[in-house]
Amino acid sequence: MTNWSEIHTYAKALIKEAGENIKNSFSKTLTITTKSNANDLVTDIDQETEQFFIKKINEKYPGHRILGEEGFGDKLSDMEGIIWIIDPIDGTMNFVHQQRNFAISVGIYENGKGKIGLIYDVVHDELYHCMKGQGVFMNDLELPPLQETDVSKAIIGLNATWVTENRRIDPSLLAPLVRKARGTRSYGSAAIEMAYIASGRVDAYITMRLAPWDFAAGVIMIEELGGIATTVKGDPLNYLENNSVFVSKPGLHQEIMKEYLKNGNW
Ligand code: 2AM
Ligand code: CA
Ligand code: CA
Ligand code: CA
Repeated sequence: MTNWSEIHTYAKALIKEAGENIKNSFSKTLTITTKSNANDLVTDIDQETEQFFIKKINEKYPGHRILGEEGFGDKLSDMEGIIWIIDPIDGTMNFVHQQRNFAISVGIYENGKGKIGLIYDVVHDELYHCMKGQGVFMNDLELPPLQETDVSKAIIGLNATWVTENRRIDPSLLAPLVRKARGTRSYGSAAIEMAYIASGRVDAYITMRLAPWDFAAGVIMIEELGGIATTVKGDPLNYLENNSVFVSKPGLHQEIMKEYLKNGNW
């Protein structure tokens, strides 16, 4: 039998240690390179942090597989067995420019089902963590289930890109949502946006392109609290490819789907 409680404890210790290492790097000079384009940044600390997790997980759980953004883990073509899905630094642009508003994200899945989720906002020392069926916590504080709400009272996590000309969504779909909502926010880290849904600081989050390591941990927490996680089409998320992501409190998800997203020419 898998001892999930032991894995949870180990994962929490690893994410805290990784966070300490990242904080210690602030006094050093970063090596910054770009990936797919000039704004797609990666640093030596992203890479070192991923390698730290891989070494520590392989030592203790050699049978587990690891999917990490920086590519030092395994190449996955299925979700069989126990898989750690890791983003060593989510919000690298914030890490480089602001030295805050980034997080480490770790989601642990068994045969495609979410078991453990951890999101660590390093600089604010907020560790969001959950084990399926055991509730969601921010540090030692248990988070209450998500309550239904509607757009007129909601803060929506949304990057301004998606209400300007772009390749993925007609901006006229979301502009009326921006007008109707109480407010919009963009934190620049998908993991933090999702942790904020769990903690009730934000009511819904919509984005057109995320990789599995961006949402693997957050989705477990949001669903544990009664929230809903789909693509913008309302389909289930796929952990083996990029997805659009729409996560929300209950009630609000149905309203945004019906009044705004269902009109999409997908
Ligand atoms: P990253 O910092 O780990 O790269 C920024 O709005 C959010 O989008 C961050 O969570 C960021 O993760 C993610 N992101 C950045 N580039 C991306 C890309 N090309 N595809 C998917 N997600 C991306
Ligand atoms: Ca990246
Ligand atoms: Ca990311
Ligand atoms: Ca990253």
